[in-house]
Amino acid sequence: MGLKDVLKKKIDEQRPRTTKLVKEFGDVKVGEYTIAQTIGGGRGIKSLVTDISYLDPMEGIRFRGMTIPETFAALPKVPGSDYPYVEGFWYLLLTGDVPTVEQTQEVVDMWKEYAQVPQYVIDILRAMPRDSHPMAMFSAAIVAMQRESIFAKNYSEGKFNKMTCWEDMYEDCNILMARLAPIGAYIYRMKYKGDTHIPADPSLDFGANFAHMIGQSKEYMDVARMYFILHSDHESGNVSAHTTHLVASALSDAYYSLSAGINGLAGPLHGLANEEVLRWTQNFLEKLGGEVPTKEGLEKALWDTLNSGQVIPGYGHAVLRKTDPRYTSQREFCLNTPGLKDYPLFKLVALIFEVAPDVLLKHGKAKNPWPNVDAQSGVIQWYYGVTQYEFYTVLFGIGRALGVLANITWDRALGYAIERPKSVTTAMLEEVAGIK
Ligand code: FCX
Repeated sequence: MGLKDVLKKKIDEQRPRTTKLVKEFGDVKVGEYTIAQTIGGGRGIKSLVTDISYLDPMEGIRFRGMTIPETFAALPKVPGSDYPYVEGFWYLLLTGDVPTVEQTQEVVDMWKEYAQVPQYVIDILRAMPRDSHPMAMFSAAIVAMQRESIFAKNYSEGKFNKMTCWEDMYEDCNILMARLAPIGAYIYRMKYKGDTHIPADPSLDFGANFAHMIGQSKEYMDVARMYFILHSDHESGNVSAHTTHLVASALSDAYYSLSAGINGLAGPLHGLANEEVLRWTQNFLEKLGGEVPTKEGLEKALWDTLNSGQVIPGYGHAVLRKTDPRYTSQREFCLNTPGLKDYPLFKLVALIFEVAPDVLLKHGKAKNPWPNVDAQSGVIQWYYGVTQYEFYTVLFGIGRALGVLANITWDRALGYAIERPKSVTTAMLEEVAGIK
């Protein structure tokens, strides 16, 4: 059975569960929420559903029920590599099943077939000012391809069918996913490598091909695979996932939806934090002439950052209340990679891990003083020579697309409603609070 047929079977099994919950148990309360949650970005309000990943505050992310180490262990590995195929991970996210080698190969072949980036996308990228942020370029390239949406075409031709429209979304998402790595690589080479380009190698998988197209070493192929998988999904409430879902809920197609999600990822409190982390860390290292600081020196620098009203980038999280396992996974990669382990920038990042949580605890504001994914990712990129830190969020975006596109395929399959939470006025809240 091919991926689409497996997915169809899963969707047919899942639909009655969702229908039953809404029809028979629709009045059952899920929770209550407070004024602080209403004003404070909806923190903790359970108003989204996804089965693709779940974020436990203490344990961190599980993809389809599996922790990060379990996911890496279970998926078919690329021959000669310790890391799995990104394509197999896509299969897992969509279906909840660990694919066989053959099932993984089906996605590898499908994405290869779809991977050609249209010339008009290249023309649009080239027409943008060369100093445009790579995230603006990435988002523009995605939305430019909207004209190719099968979902939008069929909808406009009156062929919308609630039961089968997920199939068009599925096709759009596969085409889009297949092109994201080549688009990212094109932006990278155009902006930072003298506008010289490296064609895709049809013998390589998605992650390896990205490494190849940006002109990286063989070792970086595993970095790309790891990076895309780790950044893929973090349940539904984070800005990029929620935005993609929200836009898709208006029956906007995958191109409009993903482009919107990517714009959210570009914020410094979200995906751009990995750029901020590296800028902050590099500046610090430069000031000290490349020497790793003492604990005391570092502590002072952290306080200076906080006292100047800035956040410590890469630390804190809206849901997590412990060290992000995505951080741990990348830290282990560093510790297990000769060269990286003793790399001054990694040593500094490791020292920040020792010092920053206590500083944040003393500061007393952040609910979570522990590092998140962004605190570790830049150092690995820098070590391998991807030193253009404004590009890091594009890497995040390619990974994040796996999660959000799998999610919007399921949104269509389960017919999730257009999002429309209710707003209130300040006076209404004052009345609820009994102060008016
Ligand atoms: N440094 C300094 N202050 C911090 C902080 C940090 N790293 N993290 C949180 N705080 C502050 C908040 O700014 C807030 O202050 P305020 O009361 O004056 O507004 C207070 O602590 C309470 O915030 P908290 O509830 O703990 O955190 P939020 O859910 O509001 O925000 C983020 C979560 C992630 C946005 C926040 O911790 C932050 O700004 N971290 C630094 C940026 C970062 O690393 N972002 C990446 C997150 C992530 F993994 C991703 O999406 O990529």
